[in-house]
Amino acid sequence: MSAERITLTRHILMQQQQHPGATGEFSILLSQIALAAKRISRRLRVAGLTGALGAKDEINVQGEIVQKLDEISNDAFLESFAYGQLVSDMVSEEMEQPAQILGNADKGKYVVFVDPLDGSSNIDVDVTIGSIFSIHRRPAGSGDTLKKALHLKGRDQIAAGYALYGPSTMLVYTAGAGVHGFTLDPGIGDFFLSHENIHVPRRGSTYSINEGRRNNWFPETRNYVAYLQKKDKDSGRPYSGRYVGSFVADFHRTLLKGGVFLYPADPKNANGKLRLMYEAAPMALVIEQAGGRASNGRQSILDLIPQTLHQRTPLLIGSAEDVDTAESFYA
Ligand code: AHM
Ligand code: MG
Repeated sequence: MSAERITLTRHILMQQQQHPGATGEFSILLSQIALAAKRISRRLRVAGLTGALGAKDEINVQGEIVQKLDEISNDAFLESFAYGQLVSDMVSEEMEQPAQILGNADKGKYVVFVDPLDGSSNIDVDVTIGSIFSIHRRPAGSGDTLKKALHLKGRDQIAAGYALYGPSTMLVYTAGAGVHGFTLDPGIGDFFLSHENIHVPRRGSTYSINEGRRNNWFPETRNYVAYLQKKDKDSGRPYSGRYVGSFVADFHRTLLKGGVFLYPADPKNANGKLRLMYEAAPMALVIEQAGGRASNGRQSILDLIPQTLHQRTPLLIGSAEDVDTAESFYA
């Protein structure tokens, strides 16, 4: 182990020093997110022993069953933002309305969008899950005016990333200057730089999609997947299939190894499944910063203008050349 390890906080401060006038507030905000991730990670480690597994008797705004850990994770973020007066509002997959952070309403400079615990179906079976976050500058206004102004374009995010709860707990973020990954040292309780300046390979050799939905696919999706499965030595086909069913886990593999992840539209789900503002857009910023691409089939995810806070979008994301090829099937 190297003697000089760089903590997440130190890394952010080093990056901030390159911006004259930076106040250091942003590094506190990232520390708040890291704190939430550490608390969630700790709860997950012993979830089977503490009665935290299983569902609550509740349905969330997406019409999905709320898992106990979904709520615990949502609270971990809310509590993290409660000090420091940095975040005015939090929009979450688990809450129909944005939550105003007590005491921060007109002071907080930032609004944060989160999927507090992504991959709900994998919680009870001990498979990798994660949290996703997206940070925007707070638009002017309050009440309903602010709520409307929260329909912010992905391109305007000032930072985004995710925590991954797998064999290690990791935090991966971008603040517009590359993508950096940190691994939690649970003995010390801090995140240390382990993956500096991540670049996604130009092209990969795996594809990731829920094949169980094949009978619902549009012909475009069927043709693209058939293409990936067809043998062709020059373009490295057939690709291997890999699908965890937790977006964060499938994305993280795609980021490090290359390839493509798809959650397309189908005749019953015109916008696919994943949510634009706290699933697709933050990962789109990460992948673009790593040299990859994210598209809804026609347009870059980062250029979409949300009509509602919880809106869904079809998603093709991964290596630049793989997403180019995928898009050519949807053109
Ligand atoms: P969640 O936010 O309720 O956990 O749902 C999102 C998850 C993603 O993590 C994953 O990519 C997708 O749903 C899997 O959906 P499916 O089971 O339809 O393949
Ligand atoms: Mg999710």
